[in-house]
Amino acid sequence: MALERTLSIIKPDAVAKNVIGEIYTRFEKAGLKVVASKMKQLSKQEAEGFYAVHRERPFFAALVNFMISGPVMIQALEGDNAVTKNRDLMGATNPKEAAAGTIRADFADSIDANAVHGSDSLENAAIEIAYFFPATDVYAR
Ligand code: RTP
Ligand code: MG
Repeated sequence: MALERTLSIIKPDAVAKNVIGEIYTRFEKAGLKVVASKMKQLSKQEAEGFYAVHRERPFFAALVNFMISGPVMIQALEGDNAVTKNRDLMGATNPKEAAAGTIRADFADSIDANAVHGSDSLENAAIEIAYFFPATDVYAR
């Protein structure tokens, strides 16, 4: 088992639904520790920079507009195989295809309003954590 960190974002739809605590409970029950956390209203520039890899995709403008539609809850999670574990907890990008019991199956409404973001690789996790948190704001536990 490899101790890893990953970046998670509870998206505006799930913040609006008041399920931050329910989602944190899933992380904790799966053995993922919150090692950094903040609520933030992203600017258009911050959201575009975060999702820059999707810049050329047809859904980019909709994705950015959705991500700035309300505050998000951003956290770094630490645990064994944290990147894959978090992706497993999240479920498929499209909630219609997400396995029963996953965060997206239970809380997401559509492929746009899909409740959570999670880093898709260890390399991207390090980049994404550094995008939102200075190293001094991430707490080893
Ligand atoms: P995320 O980055 O948010 O964790 O989601 P993901 O890895 O499961 O999906 P990704 O391919 O990275 O896409 C980022 C977000 O863009 C929206 N999307 N829309 N309309 C579409 O075909 C489409 N494809 C992706 C989703 O909201 C997805 O979470
Ligand atoms: Mg992604």
